Amino acid sequence: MVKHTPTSVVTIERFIIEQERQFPEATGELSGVLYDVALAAKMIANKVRSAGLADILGAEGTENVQGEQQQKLDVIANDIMVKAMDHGGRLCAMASEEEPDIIQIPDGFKCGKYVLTFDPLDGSSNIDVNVPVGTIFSVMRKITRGTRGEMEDMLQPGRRQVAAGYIIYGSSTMLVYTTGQGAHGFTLDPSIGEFLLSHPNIAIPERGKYLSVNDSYEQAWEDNVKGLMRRYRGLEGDRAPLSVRYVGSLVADFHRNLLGGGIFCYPANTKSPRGKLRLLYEASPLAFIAEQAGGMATDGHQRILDIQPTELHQRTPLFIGSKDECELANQMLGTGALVG
Ligand code: P6P
Repeated sequence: MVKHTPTSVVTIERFIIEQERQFPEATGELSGVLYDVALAAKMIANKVRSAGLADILGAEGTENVQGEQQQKLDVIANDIMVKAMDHGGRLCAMASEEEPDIIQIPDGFKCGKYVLTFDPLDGSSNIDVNVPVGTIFSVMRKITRGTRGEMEDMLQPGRRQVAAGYIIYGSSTMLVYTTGQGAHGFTLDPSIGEFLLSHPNIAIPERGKYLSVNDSYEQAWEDNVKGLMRRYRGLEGDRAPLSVRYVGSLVADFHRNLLGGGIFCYPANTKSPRGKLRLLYEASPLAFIAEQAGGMATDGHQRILDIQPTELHQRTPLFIGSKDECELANQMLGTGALVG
């Protein structure tokens, strides 16, 4: 009689199904969106991993809506996301950081009840130097009547998200997502092409070890931001100094702080008066993850998830990570206690 040890191999598909079973009213459409994102992630990972060999490095020569040079992989990743998501029948529209307007579902394809916003390849300026990059995504319910997605469906505060996550293409490829029942990480096993559960119920340490900030902008910060960074560095106040870790790739910096504890800061500065990072594609989805892991995310004046968007590509200052450091940011930048 062969004695079988219980297997702990949980694929993302199985995990998604088990989470869906907790909601008898679930139709399976959100699960389908997550399956499709996982497929797109594998396809993008394949391109990222072979970028150096396949002459797809370097700028595409075009500019995106942000006025940034589009790297070839940016464009490829965007196309992969759109083509993987546009015919599943679960979405009524998409919005990408790389495209100026809402992406409608092609005629002839069924429209669903969700909208997807995404940054197909964040940190792409790091591609050529082999620094980890990432994909960030967010799912919300359609709130307008009719079948096609409208701008109003996109411009919802982050607290209305039903799912959010990111994929980091680093030493391994990991997908981290939440549907509001905790944050969970899956590592891609390239030998079988499956994302396997590796980090269930991620909990960010309440007090951080790391500070991620580009302090070359120090002269362009408000005085209260300068004071806050001096506190994080232990130059003022009674806090032990945080170790500075800044890769210049949001997903890589966020992921390290999520697992190890820390805070990522991209304050407003005179060059970027509303901050550099985008609300819909970067701050909101990562804020959902951070809060589900026991952390926080603020713009220094309010909870990121409470910001009411007014433009598709609007930017926001961002302080995100361990609760203790975020609370200090709110105290010093002027809001007091935060929910979340
Ligand atoms: P800076 C990459 O271009 C990005 O959008 C984020 O991934 C990263 O955190 C940030 O910009 C880096 O900006 O101004 O420090 O180079």
